[in-house]
Amino acid sequence: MKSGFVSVVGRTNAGKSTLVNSLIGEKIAIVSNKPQTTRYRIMGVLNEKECQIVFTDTPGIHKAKTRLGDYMNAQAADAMADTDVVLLVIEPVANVGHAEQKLIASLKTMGIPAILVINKIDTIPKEKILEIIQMYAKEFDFDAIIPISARKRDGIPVLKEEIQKYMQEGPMFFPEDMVTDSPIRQRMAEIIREKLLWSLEKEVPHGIAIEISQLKETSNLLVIHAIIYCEKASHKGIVIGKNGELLKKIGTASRQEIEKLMEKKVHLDLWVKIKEGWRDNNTLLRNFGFSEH
Ligand SMILES: Nc1nc2c(ncn2[C@@H]2O[C@H](COP(=O)(O)OP(=O)(O)OP(=O)(O)O)[C@@H](O)[C@H]2O)c(=O)[nH]1
Ligand SMILES: [Mg+2]
Repeated sequence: MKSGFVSVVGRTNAGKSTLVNSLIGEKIAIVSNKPQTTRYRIMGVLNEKECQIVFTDTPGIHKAKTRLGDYMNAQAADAMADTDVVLLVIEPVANVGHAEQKLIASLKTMGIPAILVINKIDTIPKEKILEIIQMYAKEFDFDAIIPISARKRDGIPVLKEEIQKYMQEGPMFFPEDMVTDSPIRQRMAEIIREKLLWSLEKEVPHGIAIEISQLKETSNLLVIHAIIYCEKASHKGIVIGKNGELLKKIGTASRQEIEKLMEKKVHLDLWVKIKEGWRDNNTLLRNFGFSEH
């Protein structure tokens, strides 16, 4: 039996969560076209024959403007310690950005094996891939460089095979039927936040937090009350939408996905409330679960 830990790091929006979902074969982390989608570390467990691989999806490295942003960047940095191999996920561009330079500097000091994963190769011509490989090979002696498309699942088997090389003789750390460490309430809240991320623009989605305030289960129905917190009164109106239409759309899409996850009929009630400036308020951040303790 082999096992080990793999952390998935990179700049925001590089496709880390899409990749972890592809590797696990199940959606455990939400994905969106907006930056700063993932806010905390999420563990995903992959059981292969005689091998258990434990992935950690992390918030993307970005220029933090709030305390929440600082917390998110720190989560990514911390995740790199004590892993068997790091996957540095990059966008297919031939310049090494600030986020990548920072992560490469950490890899150099930590001395952990690292695989460079060039994602989104479906968006560039093949010739460009070599250019990117050469550029990064000059920066750091990666143990492997693998081009993939997480969205199209292109290159995933090759990447899995490479990762297995870093797994060591050891126990199964988690039961076979466990795919993630995310509590069910958190998964539900994240599903709702994902729908909001896709529907909202500019600063509004970044100031959203979700609380599952009530969860009642009967034999054939799951009743969920969720509160959508936003940062400003003007944002509340945007979230609700004209005649409540946006909120209704978010509610329907979230309910359908939660029904699939829970394999049960769901009744979902959404409320919208304001928590002014919560992303810079330590107490509110702690209340929303953004703290180590
Ligand atoms: N074309 C293309 N798009 C991709 C690919 N992988 C991810 N994306 C898109 O890139 C965007 C960001 O994906 P995420 O998986 O949320 O990125 P992330 O790195 O987890 O982002 P953060 O959580 O903000 O750090 C989404 O719109 C994805 O659909 C890919 O292989 N090809
Ligand atoms: Mg993510």
